This record gives sequence, structure tokens and C-alpha cells, in this order.
Amino acid sequence: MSDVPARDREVVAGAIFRGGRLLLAQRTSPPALAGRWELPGGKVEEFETPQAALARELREELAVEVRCGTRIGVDVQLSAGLVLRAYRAELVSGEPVALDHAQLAWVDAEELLSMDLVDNDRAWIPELLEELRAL
Ligand code: 523
Repeated sequence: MSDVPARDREVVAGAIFRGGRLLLAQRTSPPALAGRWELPGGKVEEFETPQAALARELREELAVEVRCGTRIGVDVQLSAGLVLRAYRAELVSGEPVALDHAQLAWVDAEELLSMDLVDNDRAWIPELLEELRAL
């Protein structure tokens, strides 16, 4: 056994803002989360940086190229050893399409408040709203 604590594995999620709106994606799985909305993303693979993982996930899920920006919102502990973090993501090319989600929505501040977000992502609402209202 090592004395050095293992680093948490990370799940990354992307906050893409455009024209005063934020991109949300509606999950199809697992059954408990299907139909609920999230910032798209996924698990960072071993030996992958969070930035590279976000770019890969958004390429796979939305068919876009993004540049990973700064963190937004708090760390959300998903389970022992697994933490969820959101990053701003800048669209570099492509128009997002739902390859992996039921549908996509570009929401303004009012709409964000009315969406059925997955519980974990609700932790980011204050910062997402602040950013939307400043746009
Ligand atoms: N979340 C979450 N919010 C959010 C994301 C991208 C993920 O709460 N915005 C949770 C949902 C799952 C876990 O993080 O419990 C992994 O996300 P998932 O399933 O989108 O990531 P994948 O596709 O990399 O995971 P596997 O296919 O299961 O390996």
C-alpha cells in the first residue's frame, strides 16, 4: 500500500456559451437520467488530460471541435474517487448535433431555470446564470 492518496478520477462537462445562450444536452441513459438535461461530457481516460478529454467527448457527442477553457462552478463529488468538473468550452468549428443525446437546446437564463437538469449539474446554476446574464 502506498501512503500517497490516489487522485480522484474526473468526469468533465463543457459549458458552451453563444449569443447569450448556453448549450444543454438531453441524456438518453441510464434510465434514471434519461430525459434530463446536462452539460455534455464524460469520463477522463487514464493518461488523458481533462482538456483533451473534454475535446474528445464533445467531438464524439456533438461533432464539434472545442478549445477547453477555464473551470466554472464547484467540484461535484460523484462517488468515492470520482469527481465531476465543468469547464468553459469555446466552439472552434462545427455546429453541435446530438449524436449521443436525445436533443440539444440553447437556453437563456430564464430557460435554464426551467430545465429539468440532472441533480449534479444543478450545483453549477449560480455561476452559469451569472455568466448568461453578463453576456
Ligand atoms: N455526469 C453528470 N453530469 C454531467 C456529465 C457529463 C456526467 O452528472 N454533465 C455523470 C453521469 C455519470 C457520470 O457522470 O454518472 C459519467 O458520465 P457519462 O456517463 O456521461 O460519461 P461516459 O460516457 O464517459 O461514461 P461511461 O460511458 O459510463 O464510461
